[in-house]
Amino acid sequence: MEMETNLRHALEREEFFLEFQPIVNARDGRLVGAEALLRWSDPEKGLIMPDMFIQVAEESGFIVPLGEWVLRTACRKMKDWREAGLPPFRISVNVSGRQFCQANFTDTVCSIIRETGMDPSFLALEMTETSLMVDVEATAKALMQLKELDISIVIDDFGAGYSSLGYLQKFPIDRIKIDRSFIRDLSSHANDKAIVEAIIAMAARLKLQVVAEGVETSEQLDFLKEQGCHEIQGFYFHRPLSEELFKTLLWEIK
Ligand code: G
Ligand code: G
Ligand code: MN
Ligand code: NA
Repeated sequence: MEMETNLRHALEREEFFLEFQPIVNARDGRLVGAEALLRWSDPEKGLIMPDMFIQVAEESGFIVPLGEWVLRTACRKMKDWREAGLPPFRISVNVSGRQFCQANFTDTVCSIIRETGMDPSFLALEMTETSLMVDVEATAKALMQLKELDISIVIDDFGAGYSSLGYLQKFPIDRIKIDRSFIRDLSSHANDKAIVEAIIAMAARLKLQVVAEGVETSEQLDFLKEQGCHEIQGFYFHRPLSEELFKTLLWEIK
């Protein structure tokens, strides 16, 4: 309860901000996208990472206005960067289950797009398998509406949930992001290699794009490239960057 009050005040006092972690093409390392990651700068406690507050925000429902803030902020920045003449790329925003389950979620997305004037074809929404499986019919309908707006859909933490694979056919999904836990031990665990290989092969058959997250070494990168993984997100290329550093990077690649 106290935490919830703190979060509410933090939003009012504008203590939240976004970092941006580049996502690159696996073959040539060129930037193709970025994931917006939420941070909280508390005047007393300093920087607080999302692992410390996202779950509380989910449980209390505060994730709904907070997630809306993230989406609006990311869309606004994207619009500004495009207007400043920076090169186009895909901006990924995390959507929590609680947020996605709101009956008016797609309306909210729609009005944020309209309000910010951002080109929705540059927007990707990242959701977990679990949040898509809560109400399969409602999910199918909502994803269709998002697709009609030209927004792309990414399955985050792919492989870490327990859901069936059937939904990959049923829902209009563009991309899956292989969970970091499979990438971490690629070189030491033969099983993880087999799993990653199988995920990439399956994605190819289903014509889905694949992003690997948590890539930290050239060995991991080489294996993923060999298997035909399309995109890479990880410290090997870039850490999450402040807006300033991210913009500097964008100007450099322009
Ligand atoms: O770097 P990182 O510590 O940012 O993120 C930790 C976790 O917090 C990840 O699982 C990530 O998906 C989640 N996260 C980061 N930003 C957001 C956000 O804006 N909304 C939601 N729902 N989760 C986020
Ligand atoms: O939304 P998601 O759960 O995918 O959140 C992305 C998280 O992954 C963020 O916390 C981000 O900081 C983290 N991350 C991204 N790349 C790497 C990496 O190479 N190594 C590690 N340890 N974490 C990473
Ligand atoms: Mn994510
Ligand atoms: Na993830």
